[in-house]
Amino acid sequence: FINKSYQTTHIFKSKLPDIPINNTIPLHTYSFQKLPQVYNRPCLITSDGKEYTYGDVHRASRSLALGLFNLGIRKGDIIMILLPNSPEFVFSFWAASMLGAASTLANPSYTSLEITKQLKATKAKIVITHAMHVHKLKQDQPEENTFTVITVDKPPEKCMSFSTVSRNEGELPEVDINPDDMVTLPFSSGTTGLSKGVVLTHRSLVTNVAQQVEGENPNLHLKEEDVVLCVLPLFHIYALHCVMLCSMRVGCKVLLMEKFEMRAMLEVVEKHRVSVVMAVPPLVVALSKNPAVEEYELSSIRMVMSGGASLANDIEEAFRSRLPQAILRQALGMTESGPVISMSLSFAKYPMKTKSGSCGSVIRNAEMKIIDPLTGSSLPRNMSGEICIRGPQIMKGYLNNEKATAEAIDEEGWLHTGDIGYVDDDDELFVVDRLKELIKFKAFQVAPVELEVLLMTHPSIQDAAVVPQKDDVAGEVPVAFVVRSSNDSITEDAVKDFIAKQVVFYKRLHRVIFIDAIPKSSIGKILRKELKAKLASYY
Ligand code: 4UU
Repeated sequence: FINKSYQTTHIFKSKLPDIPINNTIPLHTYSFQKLPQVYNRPCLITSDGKEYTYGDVHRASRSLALGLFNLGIRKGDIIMILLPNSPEFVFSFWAASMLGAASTLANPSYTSLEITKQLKATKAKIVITHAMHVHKLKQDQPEENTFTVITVDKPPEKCMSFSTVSRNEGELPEVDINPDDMVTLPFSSGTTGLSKGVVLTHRSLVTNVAQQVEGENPNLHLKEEDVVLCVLPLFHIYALHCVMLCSMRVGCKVLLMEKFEMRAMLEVVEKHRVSVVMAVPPLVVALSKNPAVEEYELSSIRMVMSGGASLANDIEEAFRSRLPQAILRQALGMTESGPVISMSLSFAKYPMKTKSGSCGSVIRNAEMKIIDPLTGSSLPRNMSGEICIRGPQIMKGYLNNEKATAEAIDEEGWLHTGDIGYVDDDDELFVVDRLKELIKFKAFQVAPVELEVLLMTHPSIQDAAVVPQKDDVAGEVPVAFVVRSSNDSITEDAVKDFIAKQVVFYKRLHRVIFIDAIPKSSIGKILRKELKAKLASYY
């Protein structure tokens, strides 16, 4: 028994002072607050050169909102955005927000199985997508969940066209939005189990954007004249928040790329004089090492942020010799935390000197503590433990899942991240390990349990466990330990194929290892640590 009241709690705060944040207004009101000033400024530009001003984006979003209203979308409803980075993604997000509805975000490369699970969990009433993805939208039990499909290109049978739905005249009805209403619902497996809907409210996102870009000395100093590269997918919280929401609050220009291709990216960076790159580690590696970089004039880049997964320590030097004018630093984010946890103070308006390898300092208007994962007691500086974060920016909870919510956020309001790290003498956070099950392929989430459940549906498989294996390119890749059913001789390739058919490319198994039994604790929990150690011994 530990009497917590006698223990000191070591709480870490930002080195920058807290700022006043008006987080009781709806997200769209907040994001378009400076509309009169930025009305004619470019907001979005596509890689093929189509430009939309802030005025255009606002108008298109309102028209779509009215169209969705006419289709019956009301406050509290959910729409699914199943699109790559595109102006229509942005309009759809704002349209939902303006109606007091919420958008759930999914990867358009998902398989039918993956999309169906999310549709069922969210009961989305509208899906906005491309015609080529419509065949994946199956309704196995039509009475359970009916949705209307809108395509941004020529609509197939029974679908509606985005431009027709958006062709509207009239006033949007007033909607009474509470700051604690959900505005978006990305999916994340969090620290354990299957993917769950993460309820992010107007309050969470307004707060978290303000924590980055507001005040006398914004921690993430974006300027109106910045051109921000959006090559990371908007369906993931990193780009949604850090690129789209932060840029739009400031009034910058966002360059939308549908997909990552090195030369195409370098070309648009050069052409549009991109100044800010929000990146994931593999992209930072490519910028630092890919010879193609030498062929382009990239002197406009002033800032490169790395986040989503850990960045190898040896990259910085290579990066600096390539792009000496640019600052490369990191931020730590997590879907459930709204998402930014810590941000490098080198990105501030009055930058501070920071150490390489750190994930920055805890954001303003928030508190961080590091706890001993075994006892839960709070640890002082320079001691590694689980990173916990508290503040008005964290998620409200998981959709329809009180149990998982209670496991993630304790009674005192601390979100337990499942990441292991420490805060040093200069208030810098270093992430050293991951306590949670999550596998990160590049920065994409792979939930081991999701693959284990699929594996167990195969008659030749008696038991299975999935763990990460270190990988030079992707950071981590999923590998499976499998116990065959008795007398069965299923092969590694057959197991891999079985999974590959059902999941998006980054969840594919890179290796299957057959063993006699999966090591488990007395209550039947997979001993993942043991399996990871076993795996390491095979190298
Ligand atoms: C080591 O990856 C994200 C969000 C990233 C993000 C968001 C806004 C980065 C910067 C930003 O400004 O979310 P999820 O939910 O997909 O994954 C969260 C997990 C973290 O808990 C951690 O394990 O991804 C890992 N992670 C990192 N690990 C995220 N960033 C880092 C990092 N170093 N810099």
